[in-house]
Amino acid sequence: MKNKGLPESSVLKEIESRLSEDFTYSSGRIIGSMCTFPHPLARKVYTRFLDRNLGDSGLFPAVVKLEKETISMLGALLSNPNASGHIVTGGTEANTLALWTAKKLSKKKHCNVIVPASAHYSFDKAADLLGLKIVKVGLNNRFQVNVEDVRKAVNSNTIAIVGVAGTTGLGVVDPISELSEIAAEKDLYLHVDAAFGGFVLPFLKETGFDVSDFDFSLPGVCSITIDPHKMGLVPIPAGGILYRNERLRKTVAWNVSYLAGGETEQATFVGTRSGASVVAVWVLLKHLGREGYKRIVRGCMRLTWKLARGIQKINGLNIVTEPTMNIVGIESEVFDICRIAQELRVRKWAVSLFPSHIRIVVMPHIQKQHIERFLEDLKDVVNKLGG
Ligand code: 0PR
Repeated sequence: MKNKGLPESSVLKEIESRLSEDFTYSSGRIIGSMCTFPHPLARKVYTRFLDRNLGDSGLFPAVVKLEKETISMLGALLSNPNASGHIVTGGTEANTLALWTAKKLSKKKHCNVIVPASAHYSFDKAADLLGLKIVKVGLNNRFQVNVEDVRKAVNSNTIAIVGVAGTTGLGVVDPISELSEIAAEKDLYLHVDAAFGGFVLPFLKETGFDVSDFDFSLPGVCSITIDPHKMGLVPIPAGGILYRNERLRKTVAWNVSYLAGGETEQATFVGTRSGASVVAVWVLLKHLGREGYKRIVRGCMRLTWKLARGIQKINGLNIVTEPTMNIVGIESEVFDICRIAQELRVRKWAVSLFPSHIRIVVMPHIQKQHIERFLEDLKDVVNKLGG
């Protein structure tokens, strides 16, 4: 930092120019990310109420009330309007809070947590932080966790099981009802990571798709991650941790007595935290309603199938599995998938690369013409590699 500040116009000019190098959602080129351009109304209220800090909640009782209502709306979406919880920084914080809760509830000394091999890496981070051992269980031929192997993996040190409703790599839903049975039978904490799927599955179900149960309707489910900053269309940061009841949420609550707003209780990792995020989620849930989200999810799914059918028509390529939600995996028995990803990136497509597949996420910023252009480039790449 220089001693003398620069005029506003000159820093703004420089920042516009510097940031113009970044990818933009509007270009349709970000085709492997779970984030999107936030809804204009969510942006508007987010910037309007940027000063609200839920770390000192006594100062902002109105936002506290909005957070409770938001959690209740999200809870209702997940079959439990009485859920407790918080709007947090994202899926990583939500998943870590869930494991922290499970650890605090347990009286065990050496704890392990059973997670699907497909689980997001945030569980590895959380386990490292919390001193837990992660036991990874393999997948069946539909890329869901192998339930029998979960049962076998439970031992006297197990404190929790994790199921994923919308895996990071393929958007697959684990057999949560069977995990719920195991959890209930063995008295274990069951956390469901619906960071992505939470804003997709309920709307697919309401549209008439066959969606297996994954939420609080299953008695064993203790907590759920659901992220508004993914398919919820809210600005970053906005994750969600929902507990079945207030007792579970209280497990990780901390009392702070000296704050300006008076004594307060915090049950998240961070102290100072965004009240604007809460306002943005509340406003958008009210504004879009179930109908609005359903329309958005339906639009994404239509393009997802168009993409999947297009991929299947390209010689040498295939989809890993029929899409459950707006995520498509591309694989090849003929070509090296890393080479294909590399060539797509040269053509300025921001795709996501897993060990044996390319992941495309058809977020709401992706339009028909983007899918068509992408398929053309994909054909080109395959022709180049094949020839
Ligand atoms: N749970 C699941 C199932 C996830 O897919 C993710 C993130 C998380 C938890 C963690 O969420 P936070 O990133 O909010 O902490 N999934 C995305 C992924 O890894 C995150 C992401 C988003 C990555 C946008 C890239 C990107 O451009 O793919």
